[in-house]
Amino acid sequence: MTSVKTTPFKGQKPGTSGLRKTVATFKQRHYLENFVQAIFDSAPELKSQTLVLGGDGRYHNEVAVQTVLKMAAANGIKRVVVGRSGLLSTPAVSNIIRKYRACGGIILSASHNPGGPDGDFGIKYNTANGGPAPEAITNAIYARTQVLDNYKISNDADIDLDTLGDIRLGGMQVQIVDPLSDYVLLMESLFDFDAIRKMFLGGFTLCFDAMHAITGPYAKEILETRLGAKEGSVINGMPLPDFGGGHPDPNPEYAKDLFEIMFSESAPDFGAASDGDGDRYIALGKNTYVSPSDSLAILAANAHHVPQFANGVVGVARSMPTSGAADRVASAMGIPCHVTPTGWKFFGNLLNAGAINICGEESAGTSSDHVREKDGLWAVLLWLNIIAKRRLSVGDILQEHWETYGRNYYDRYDIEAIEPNKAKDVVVHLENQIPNLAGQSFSGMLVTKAYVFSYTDPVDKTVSDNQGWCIEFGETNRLVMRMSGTGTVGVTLRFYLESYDAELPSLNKPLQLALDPLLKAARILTDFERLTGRPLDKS
Ligand code: VG1
Ligand code: CO
Repeated sequence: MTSVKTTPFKGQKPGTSGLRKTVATFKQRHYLENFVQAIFDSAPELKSQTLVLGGDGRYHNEVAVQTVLKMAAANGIKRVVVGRSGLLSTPAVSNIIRKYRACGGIILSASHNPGGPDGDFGIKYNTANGGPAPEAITNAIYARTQVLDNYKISNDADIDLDTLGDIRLGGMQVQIVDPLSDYVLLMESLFDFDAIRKMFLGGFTLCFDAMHAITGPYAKEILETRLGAKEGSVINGMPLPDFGGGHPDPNPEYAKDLFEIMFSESAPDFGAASDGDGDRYIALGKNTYVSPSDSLAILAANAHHVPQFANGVVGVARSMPTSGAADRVASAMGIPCHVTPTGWKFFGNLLNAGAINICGEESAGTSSDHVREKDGLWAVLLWLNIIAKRRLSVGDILQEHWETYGRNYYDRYDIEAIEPNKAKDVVVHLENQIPNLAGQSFSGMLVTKAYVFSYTDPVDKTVSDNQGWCIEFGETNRLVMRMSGTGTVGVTLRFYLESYDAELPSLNKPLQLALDPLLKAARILTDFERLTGRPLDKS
């Protein structure tokens, strides 16, 4: 074991979901090591306990896994459970932490960010409940990165991670596990696999786009091998270190292959895609895209058809920018709907307290209390189980939902890589107006409330301020602006537009038309285009 002298790096502050930087940043000497040492220093309880380790297989995963293992050995960790070849999806890590009663987990992933030598890398710490470390812990890790002056690492050679079983690294036990088996068992315990299998036997067709990311093997095993979807139903199923040059973010822009298939003549009955680390999903039907906010609401409204929810839904939660569609379902069911800041860590306390058992975000993450992470394949299986039970198409389920609850027209505009000074100008410009906006009208809509979102955790009372700027135009229209916490170049500003309509003839308006007044209001209120020189559109 060696103690290596080091000096702090600026900016090792975990964002919405761990520390995310370019591969070039992570490749700097001592960069990863400093952060990992800060985790070990901030979580002394890890000593003499079990740590779970795995990543999404992106470029630099292999190197980073060996580094973390050697540092764990030198820091006195008793046992590390690691996925074969250093691979584990995010929800699989969460499950293994819980199942093996580990004390925490380290996930190597930058999720939806592109990979490869010119892409991004990331690292995230999860606690004993299986969920992302809460802010108190990520703040402590950050504080530690600012002062540490050495890290501990063993001098042992790299270990072979391709063979299952137990080996030793210094005094530490390393248990190499199959990345799939525990996760598959968990899914089989939650859903009616027989009903879904019968549906596939009856000719139901599916296309799952794994986007060359970690869910490929999971999806092949579960959907094709166990459930009988025809071979080839999983596309882009081979995980690649650079995701085949793609951007593993399941949305209409980046999951183009899937959208082309689902909007073609020969579209299968169901389409889905997942992201880099397997915690997100999108759901589509023939010529139908279900926005993630609607998907959350639909899954909550239909969950009782599925074995996992035999006792019903006790409460739901959504992140603040997510549309209010889930709120309407919760209110009809007479259960609470909590509104949290963006990021899965904010759902943890509610899930642990049993206050909710379904939650989700507009960015295509939905999950339940079966793990403490969002879970892409789980959401896909929940959809499939509901369809198998209800025998309706995705399009019919979506239409029925709107007719029952009304429709929350919803869209998000992401403007990436804005020069930090210009982004700041936009923020200051909007923020200065917030106190005086109520009572003013923009593109024909009267502002009734304008505020900066702040959250008090109902369980531990932690306050999280500055979680986004919200402008409400009565009960029906809302505009939100947030600064992203996952980008690695400049500043990403996200604009979330939402407009509610309950009248039947207007449920099928084109999305852009329904949201046009809000987009115009966003341009006026933020003066975005003048201040940044960038268009506020989808180009
Ligand atoms: C984005 C999403 C957020 C999600 C986060 C991590 O954060 O908007 O909803 O929780 O990514 O997802 P931001 O701060 O860039 O808006 V993932 O799949 O990276 O673990
Ligand atoms: Co992800």
